[in-house]
Amino acid sequence: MKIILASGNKGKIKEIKEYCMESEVLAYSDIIEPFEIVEDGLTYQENALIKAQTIYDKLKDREENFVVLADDSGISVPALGNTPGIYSARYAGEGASDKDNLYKLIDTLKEKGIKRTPAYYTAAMAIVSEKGSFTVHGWMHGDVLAQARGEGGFGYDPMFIPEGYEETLGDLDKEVKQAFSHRTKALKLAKLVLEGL
Ligand code: ITT
Repeated sequence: MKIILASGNKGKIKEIKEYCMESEVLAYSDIIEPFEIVEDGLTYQENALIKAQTIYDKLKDREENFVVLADDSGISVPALGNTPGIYSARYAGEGASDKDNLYKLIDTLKEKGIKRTPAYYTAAMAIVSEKGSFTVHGWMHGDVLAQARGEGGFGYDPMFIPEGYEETLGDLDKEVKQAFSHRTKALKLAKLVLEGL
């Protein structure tokens, strides 16, 4: 069964493809012209379902034996009232780049005089198939720094130190993130759903 990803985020697509090596996985933009999906849900789960259902509806008349998988994710900093949370992709404004968002969070921490503070990533994944819709979640806890270190990963990774480590995901080997990230944990559950379909 083909897994079609309802995502335009290259970092996510790469991580999901690496995790699902035994399956045929492709981005929806490999099949149709990419377009903007309005993510107006109030939770990660709602947004993941909106993305997966939108792409499923677009493809159902032209594809067979497929499911659509969407990932809605973000980072939350309790010292900042759990922001940016579901607004992580738009933290520095509409159309902001990963770098803009990263430095906006670093600047916000600096303004509050915070050098290091707990934070966590959340990933909600939605699977939409002809047999129904399913959602799962995964989390990764750690700290954020008011500085960026390393070039690895994507998004907020250069400022995020996972629990039990002293380096950021920008500096650590990608295998560390792969072993227990929010996305990996959600994908483990998503795999169980896919096996049951
Ligand atoms: P799609 O909706 O097309 O999948 P997106 O980038 O808009 O792509 P989201 O709405 O889910 O995705 O926003 C996720 C935000 O959180 C985005 O700014 C990411 O950079 C960040 N993020 C999510 N997972 C991350 C991770 O594993 N490492 C670093 N940043 C992450």
